[in-house]
Amino acid sequence: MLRRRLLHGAAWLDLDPDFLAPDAAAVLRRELTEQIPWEQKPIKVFGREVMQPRLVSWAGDVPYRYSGQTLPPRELPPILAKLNEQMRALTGVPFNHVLLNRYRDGKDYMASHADNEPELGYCPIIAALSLGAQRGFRLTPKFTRDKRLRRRLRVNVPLSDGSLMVMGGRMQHTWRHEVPKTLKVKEERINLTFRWVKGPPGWREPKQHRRVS
Ligand SMILES: O=C(O)CCC(=O)C(=O)O
Repeated sequence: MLRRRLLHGAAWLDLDPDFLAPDAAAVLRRELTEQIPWEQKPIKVFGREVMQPRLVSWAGDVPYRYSGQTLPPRELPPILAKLNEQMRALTGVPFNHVLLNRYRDGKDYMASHADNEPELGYCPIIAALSLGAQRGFRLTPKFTRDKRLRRRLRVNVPLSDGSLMVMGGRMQHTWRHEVPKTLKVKEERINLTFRWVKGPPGWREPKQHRRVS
């Protein structure tokens, strides 16, 4: 069952560590490994092009722009369409884009960032399903400039095999998140994030719709 944790900065995080049973998670991870086209893509970091330190894939009805690149629309294969439907039913959010990250081992990582593209709206709700090796998901507040306080308020969420996390409220605007490197992890992990891209690149939530939800 998803349990909600309220965070400073009008943010919330729901977590169900046992969303999928280990057998179901293993089958899904194997199917995704075999059926999804994986690639290592370049992204722009501070204006410089670098390769992403992990494999990625995506599918969605709409283009999604992030880190200086635009992912073109790509039909959801049946395996992702089914999961997307499940996530929509669970959350009531009309997700239309799935981004997948495949961490080959603990050396692969996700740098600190926020999914705060204007096209995701004022309070993006993002559902994240984890399969395989457990990795730490580290949240750092950005509502204070005090470095010591930022460090003290950090939240570490262990994302285990089969876990489901949903982020909402102002999370993407008041916190940053990352999956740090860890040399302890030798196994692979796949993470799927389900997003509702509300409009084409350049779209902005109208002012009258901007409220915390
Ligand atoms: O792998 C994860 O748990 C994090 C994924 C993530 O931060 C993202 O896709 O924006």
